[in-house]
Parts: sequence; C-alpha cells; structure tokens
Amino acid sequence: MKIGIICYPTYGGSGVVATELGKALASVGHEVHFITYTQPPRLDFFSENIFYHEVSVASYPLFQYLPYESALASKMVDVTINEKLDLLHVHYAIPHASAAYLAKQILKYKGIHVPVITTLHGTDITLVGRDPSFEPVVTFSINESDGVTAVSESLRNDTYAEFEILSAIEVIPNFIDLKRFKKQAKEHFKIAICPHGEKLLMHTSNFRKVKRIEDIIHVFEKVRKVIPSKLLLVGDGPERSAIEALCRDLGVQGDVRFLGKLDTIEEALSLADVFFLTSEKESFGLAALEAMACEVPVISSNAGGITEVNIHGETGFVSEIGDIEDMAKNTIKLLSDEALLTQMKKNSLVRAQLFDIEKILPLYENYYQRVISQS
Ligand code: GMT
Repeated sequence: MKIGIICYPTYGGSGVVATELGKALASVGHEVHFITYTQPPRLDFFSENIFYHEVSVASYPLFQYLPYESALASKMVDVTINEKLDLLHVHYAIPHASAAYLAKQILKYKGIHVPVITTLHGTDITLVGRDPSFEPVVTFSINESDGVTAVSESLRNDTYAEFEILSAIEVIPNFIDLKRFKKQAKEHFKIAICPHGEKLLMHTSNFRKVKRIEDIIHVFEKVRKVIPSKLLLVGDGPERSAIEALCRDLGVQGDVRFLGKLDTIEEALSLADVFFLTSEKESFGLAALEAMACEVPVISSNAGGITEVNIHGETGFVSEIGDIEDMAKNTIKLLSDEALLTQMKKNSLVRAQLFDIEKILPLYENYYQRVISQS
C-alpha cells in the first residue's frame, strides 16, 4: 500500500506512535509518506520506503494566525495525486481530521477517491476536542472519516460519551518496539546517580498540567523518608519550573534530577526501579508501556486507559487520581520487598510483550485493507 501519514512531529505521544507505525509499515514493504510541518524526531535515517513531505505555510501580514489547516489539506491533495496514495491516515483529530476531509473533497472534484482513517490519541477527545471552539469540527470530521481508531477501550468509550459519533470506532492499542525498549546493562550510570545503592524512581512526560507531576514529588517526599531513593524526571514542558520550585519547597531538590528531553529514554529506563504515571487524564500511557518493556513496574493513577496497560498488583499498583497517600504506600511496599519488586519487573516485561509492534502492526494492515475495500 501507499500510505500518507499525517501527525505532529513530537518527541512523545501521538507523534511517536505515528512515526513508529510508519517505520514499521515501511519495514514490511509499504510505501509511507509522512506529511507534517517538520521532520519527526524518530525519522532521522534513510529508508527506501519512507518519504517526507513538509507542509509550509505562506505568511502574509493579514494572517494573525497562519492557516496551517489549509496548507496541510493542499499538501495532502498534492501528495495523494503525485504519489498515488491508497490511503490517508491522520493521527490526532485536531486539525488533521478536518484537513483530511477537505483534501478528500477536493480530490473528489478531480475524480480521485482516497479513504481517510483518523486515529484518536487522547487530548484531541478528552481535553481540547471538547472545547466548544473545536467540538463541532471534531464530531463532523470523525463522522466523515472512512475509518476511526482509538488507542484504548477507555478512549473509545470517552469518544462515544462526549461526541455524537455515528460510526464504529476500532480499538487498536499502542505498541512498543521491544528490540529498542529493553533493559540494558547500564550499571555504571546507576552507580553515578545512586552512589549509595539508593532506589531510582522515574517519570517521563511533556510536563503538562494534566500529568500531575506535583503528585509524584509529594509521593517521592514520603517515600525517601523511608527508603533511600532518587528521582529522575525526563522531559520538558510548561510545568517544569513550578515542579522545580515544589522540589525546593519540600526540600527534596538534592535528590531530584531533571534530565530534560532525552532521545535514548530506554537507557534511563534501564536504571529505574519504579516508574510513575499519575496523570489526571491519559488515554493509554505509552510512557508506562516503554517503562514496562524495560522491566520497570509502574505506580500510576487510574486515569483513562492506564489500567489497560498497568495491571494493579501484577505490573505495579494503581490508585485513584490524586491519592498520593496510597501511591506512596504502594511505592514503599514495592521497594521494600525485593521478591515482590523482582516479580513485578518480570511481570511488566511479560505484559509489555502483548503490545509488541509485531503483534499490533497486522491489526493496522488488516484495518487499512478493510477500509480501502469498503470505501
Ligand atoms: O501525553 C500527552 O500529553 C501527549 C499526547 C499526544 O497526543 O501526543 O499523548 C496522547 O497520545 C499518546 C499516544 O497515543 C497516549 O499514549 C497518551 O496517553 C495520550 N495522552 C493523553 O491522553 C493525556
């Protein structure tokens, strides 16, 4: 198949899922055309089956806001015609699904039919998409897609609950490349960070409010009173300075390391004993899956689809959103029982294997075929 993939070129989340999916499709012989405004971070290599088409928006003094959606739709039209695409697969509804609808209508006038699949990732539904300034467009463009997928059962349910959706939503969970995300022998780094044999706790995210990183700091403050430990925070975003201030207020700053954005996240995960994901909303929690693939148990909230990834009592522990007492209790329990920790590390890997890209890729390929044949 010749597939157009439209996504945000982000370091994590939907951008990474879209990029890794495209790479996997290319590796089994499909021709993949990425259409986005800058080269996705994980697309920094040559493959004969991967193409990159940059969307550039002409500026004009009249434009207070650049009309990216129009430029994207025009690029989709151009690439579909010139590369003879069989399918457009857009990741994250806003504004990709409505741009794809527009492109499809333009192509129809030119006698070309191209089906559109929209993959819902989370905040396009649970946060931003519900805003009245987007909701009618999101509802319309989901309903007008030839196929719609969601990355978890929870996100599918939220979509039906929040929007008037008339079509079937297929759940295709996120996936992991187990060849890349695996525990590596990095003991020398661990000794450098935890010189006295402390336990290493970790979190990675884009540091948005929705991640509730302040809960992690409060939990850590309680845990380190009982168990000598360090906290590694990877990523960057709007909440970072507030979190740094909270660490100072609680007097834990000496035991917290902020690493910023890290490309080789699997190396840091290889050192960790516990991973935190305490989000308010989380459609799936790819970061937790990446940790589990590196044999790191997860202490999480029960937001959204996290419980489809992290199984309470098996791969870690799950608490109500914001219940820092329970999260601290669970972390102490896990870190003070070596047998339990070893077992949960093993269980985490076993569970992560269920989301192996090699298992999930055929679900997308079959779905593509089904949508193409039905549209
Ligand atoms: O987590 C984020 O804030 C980024 C966001 C995105 O859209 O890029 O991630 C969402 O999509 C990921 C990939 O499908 C999911 O693993 C995340 O759970 C989801 N984030 C939220 O729902 C908050």
